[in-house]
Amino acid sequence: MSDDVVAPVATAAPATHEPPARDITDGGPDMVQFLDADGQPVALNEVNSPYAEYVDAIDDEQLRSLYRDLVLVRRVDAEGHALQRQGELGLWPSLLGQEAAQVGAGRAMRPQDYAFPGYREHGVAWCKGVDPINLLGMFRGVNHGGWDSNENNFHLYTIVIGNQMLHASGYAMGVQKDGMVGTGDPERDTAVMAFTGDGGTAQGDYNESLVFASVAHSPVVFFVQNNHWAISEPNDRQFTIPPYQRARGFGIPGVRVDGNDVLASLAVTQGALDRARSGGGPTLIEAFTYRMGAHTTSDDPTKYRIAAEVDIWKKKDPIDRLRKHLESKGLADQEWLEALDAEADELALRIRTACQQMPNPPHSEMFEKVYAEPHPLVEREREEFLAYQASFEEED
Ligand SMILES: Cc1ncc(C[n+]2csc(CCOP(=O)(O)OP(=O)(O)O)c2C)c(N)n1
Ligand SMILES: [Mg+2]
Repeated sequence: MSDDVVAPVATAAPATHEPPARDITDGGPDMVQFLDADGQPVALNEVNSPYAEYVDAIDDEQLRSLYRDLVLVRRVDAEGHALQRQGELGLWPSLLGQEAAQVGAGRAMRPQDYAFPGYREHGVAWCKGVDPINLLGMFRGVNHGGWDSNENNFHLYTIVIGNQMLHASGYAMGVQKDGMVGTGDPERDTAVMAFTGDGGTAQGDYNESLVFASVAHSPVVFFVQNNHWAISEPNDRQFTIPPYQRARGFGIPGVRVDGNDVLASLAVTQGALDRARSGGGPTLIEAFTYRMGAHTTSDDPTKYRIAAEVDIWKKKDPIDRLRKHLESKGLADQEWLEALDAEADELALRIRTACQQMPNPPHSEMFEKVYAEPHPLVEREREEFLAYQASFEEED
């Protein structure tokens, strides 16, 4: 280094990441909650009372069927995880801990409402009527998606973080142009839901989609599952102002809901969807929840988060919470719970069997859906690849 070059000023080494001092299990006073962690009803207050009408409308049978959904969705997830461990799937992203957030949101949707998921929304898929078997194909590597998006108004999984937010805002603008908002006809008025995670809120796509939806006043509900981690990055690497508060900066209402309370998730989403369908514009919901498992089966969270954190969240388990509530109302006796377990076993067996029997696709298939119309370059690549494969067969 020559003498006239100023040496860089010594700076302290970048701080290593310290866990946040605040209690990450506390959603704060703005969080809408109807059931506490012990399954006891939360008294009406300023933040939950606007949604009380939706909870009041839930009858005992619906309460039981919400519980059934939670249990079966958890079982689908456990089976996906086990199938990956047995070598039947390449990857599985678990929703463990997020069942209530997803079942609440999914059950709030009407058939005509369209969902744009990320890759962890197995519970929403379930509520929209997608056969869980179809969720496995992509993770087994035998197809690019495995279901017809328009059959249940549930778009294909999107791996590119935040990308589906733009798809949702665009689709919602189309819904407006088709005159399917604010007609007063409950069969016709349509809303769109976009699902992403806390990490997704840091993406450009996410922020752009909120701007579009806000200025166009589109019928879209953004549902951010804040599970506190984006792989190994905690919340405080994604934002300093939580997503529900940032909504205000986009000019749309933001609501934080207890994502481990299925009644709250259902009620808040119903409110936001009603608003969207009637022409009231977008809403952002932040479901405050926790990723109990690894990011995916390729991840080892013991490398970056402390077990004590997981233990605290286990006490807020969404399924235990609703079961306690049902029991306190005399709605879940042993016989009913055992019958549900048996139903879950049957479902798991059906999933396992179907997964093992999924045929490998012909080699040509991956070229077929690149473009809607045939394309000369793709055609050429397909021919080359098939010839290459055939050369192996000849050697045999
Ligand atoms: C555009 C883009 N960048 C990076 C990745 C790699 N990636 C996959 S999942 C993930 C974290 C997402 O976290 P979050 O949005 O909180 O969702 P979660 O997985 O917690 O449900 C990242 C960075 C990706 N898939 N797409
Ligand atoms: Mg996350």
